[in-house]
Amino acid sequence: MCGLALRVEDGRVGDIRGDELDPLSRGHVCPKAVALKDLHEDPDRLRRPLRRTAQGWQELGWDEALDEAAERLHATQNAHGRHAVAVYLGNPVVHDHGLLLFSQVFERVLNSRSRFSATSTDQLPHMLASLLMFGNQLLLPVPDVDRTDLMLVLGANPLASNGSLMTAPGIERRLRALRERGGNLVVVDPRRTETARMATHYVPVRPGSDALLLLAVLHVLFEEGLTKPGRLAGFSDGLRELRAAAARFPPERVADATGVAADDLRALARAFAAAPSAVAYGRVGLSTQEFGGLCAWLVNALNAVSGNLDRAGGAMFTRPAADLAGLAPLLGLRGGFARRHSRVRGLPEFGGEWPVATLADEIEHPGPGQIRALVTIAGNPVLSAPGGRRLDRALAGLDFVLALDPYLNETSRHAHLVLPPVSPLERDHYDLVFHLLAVRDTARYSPAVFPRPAEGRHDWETLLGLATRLLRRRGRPWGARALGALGRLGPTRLVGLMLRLGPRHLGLGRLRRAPHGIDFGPLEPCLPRRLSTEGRRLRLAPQAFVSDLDRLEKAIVAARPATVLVGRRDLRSNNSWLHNSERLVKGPERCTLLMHPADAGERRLRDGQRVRVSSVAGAVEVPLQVSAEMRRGVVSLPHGWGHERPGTRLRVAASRPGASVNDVNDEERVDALCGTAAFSAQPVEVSAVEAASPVEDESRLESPV
Ligand SMILES: Nc1nc2c(c(=O)[nH]1)N[C@H]1C(S)=C(S)[C@@H](COP(=O)(O)OP(=O)(O)OC[C@H]3O[C@@H](n4cnc5c(=O)[nH]c(N)nc54)[C@H](O)[C@@H]3O)O[C@H]1N2
Ligand SMILES: Nc1nc2c(c(=O)[nH]1)N[C@H]1C(S)=C(S)[C@@H](COP(=O)(O)OP(=O)(O)OC[C@H]3O[C@@H](n4cnc5c(=O)[nH]c(N)nc54)[C@H](O)[C@@H]3O)O[C@H]1N2
Ligand SMILES: [Mo]
Repeated sequence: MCGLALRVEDGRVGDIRGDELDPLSRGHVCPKAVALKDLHEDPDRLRRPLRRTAQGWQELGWDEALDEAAERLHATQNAHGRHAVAVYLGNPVVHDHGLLLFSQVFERVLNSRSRFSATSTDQLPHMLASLLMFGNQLLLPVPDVDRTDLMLVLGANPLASNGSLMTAPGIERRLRALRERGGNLVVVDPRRTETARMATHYVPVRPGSDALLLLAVLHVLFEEGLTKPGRLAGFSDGLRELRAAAARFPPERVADATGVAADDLRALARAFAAAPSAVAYGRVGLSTQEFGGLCAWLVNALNAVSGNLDRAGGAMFTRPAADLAGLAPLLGLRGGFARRHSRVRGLPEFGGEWPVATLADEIEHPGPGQIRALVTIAGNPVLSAPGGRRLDRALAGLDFVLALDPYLNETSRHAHLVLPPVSPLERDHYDLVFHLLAVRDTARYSPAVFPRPAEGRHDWETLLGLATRLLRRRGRPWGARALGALGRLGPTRLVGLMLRLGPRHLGLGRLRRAPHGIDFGPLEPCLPRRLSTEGRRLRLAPQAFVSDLDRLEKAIVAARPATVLVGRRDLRSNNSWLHNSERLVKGPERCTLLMHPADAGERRLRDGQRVRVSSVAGAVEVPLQVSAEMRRGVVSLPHGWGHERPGTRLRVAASRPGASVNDVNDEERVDALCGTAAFSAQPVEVSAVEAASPVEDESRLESPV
């Protein structure tokens, strides 16, 4: 979403800079933008399909590869039923409009209920809250950071992540501006992060206790008569139930469990209510914990009852030129929750997907409906899903794995066929998802920098090729022909249609003539019009959340483990897959365990020494980094590392492999309400690595390389 200015010399990328004229990013870029050059030129990046053979990987032509893949999927579905083929969609799907649109088409044609994605390791609770409160899982509130007087950030580190469910390029500049206009930034995080260091107030919360903290804040608002829903009152339901819920959680009752003094909780509530405008914003640290669903609800509820939902300086909704949220019902993305429960663990579906925390169960557990084949599309679940080692082994046992991926990595090394996309610079780009989440309404279309090479295929072409072949094999030539027509239209013209149908009736031609993008200005109030609930009512206290409060109440008195693990992100990284860029990974080791000096002292551990971090799920060994940033009793490890495994082709990444935190994160730990992985507050033990460490058993993994 940052506007980029690329210089091309003799068909090569010269330099990459921020586009000063971009109305949203105004010249800002992060290090990942420059790494586009590395991605484009990376000799390890796959350019042609690969097939696993007894002699190792073999390149093959596209038609042959697509025929073979379709045949294997078709045969598996014929023999074992349609749900025997699973699909996992990874995070980059949302970064490519072609992939986003045609992955929907492919999944429709495959017609399997065994659908998984990175959603259940990420923003699922936020989508659930939007579904239950606003009636639309894609109508996600965005903090109006540029106009707010008080921003309460919980479990997010936008200085590293650039903002998430909050497209805000140059967030540091925006937060500095907030401070300069006399506003407050309050950061709630067990680690004093880069963002926390910019804050006016920092709250070192106990991991996993944010729902209690938010309820205590709501409690004070109700108790002291500080609620002022204003115009929202005219179309809201559930205020009484919300008040009753908050009544159960006075600050004095939750202070111990949250690690925040009751007086501080009261002061926070009063400051939030007193600010001319305020906004609460929670992200990954909130959504990937045992009470993620409750947290997502309570953040919205706090914004609403303080009168800060849908108004300038509060939590607002975008009105994007191509409005995915508005079109959601049409595109079959309406959502839904708990209409079915998973076969092995009984976890609820969300939006037609199962939580990825139960993928290994569904592969390993025999019986009707068992998963026999898997298609991964732009995903690396071996590193990104909890219980990664177990999943690693489970994938090795599947009949057939198809990976759409530019790399032979920890996941795609299990594939029988790998179908790579073209480079990001060889496709055009319109951001369907991140405009929807932006702090300002803008639109930008970026044409491909280089033409698609003859031997390459776009992901969408691959998916269309697979879908068409599946339909033909099923004797459905009409369907195949209809898909052919969709393919001739192509994703960019489909986006053009969405733009025309969108609230701004924008033509693709006009957008093309504005290479820096078009500015539609700051976000504007839109409720109740944009609500999709019955009668366009705002639901402040959905029953599913209220019913979950008993479970939360038990957490107040539950025994607390001595040491818990949380995650973190780094500016020069992106989940698991940018570690093959020399310029991004160079410098001091980043996959380190952060621990408070006093905790290290108690264990007689020294900075820089190797430590073993273990849980019921597994163990990793990493260097220790003693840091007063950490709350006592909390350690932090980034995810997406662990590139030492055989059979991958990531030379740079393998030279600084790190270890995968998801070998330690337990797949049994989920938010029981919605099945989202609970990465945060994983109980662990940390000890010194004594003698030579045991090597992981890789014998069960047959790798041709
Ligand atoms: N412990 C812990 N685990 C986490 C998290 C955490 O905070 N802590 N965060 C979670 C979150 S928020 C997320 S989003 C997930 C991410 O989970 P995943 O999406 O499973 O993981 P990524 O590392 O993003 O892997 C992306 C894959 O897509 C490939 N790829 C990149 N671009 C393209 C493309 O254009 N086309 C295709 N076909 N492939 C492409 C890459 O090579 C890589 O294999 O991880 C989650 N896991
Ligand atoms: N450079 C870079 N940018 C990225 C990514 C990346 O990997 N690198 N990943 C992208 C993706 S897929 C996503 S989803 C976003 C995520 O964006 P963010 O949510 O901003 O991601 P994190 O930096 O992981 O911030 C999570 C914070 O939650 C804190 N935390 C952990 N547990 C708890 C808890 O129980 N309570 C509270 N209050 N805090 C807790 C952690 O200490 C951490 O500071 O970033 C995106 N942007
Ligand atoms: Mo994510």
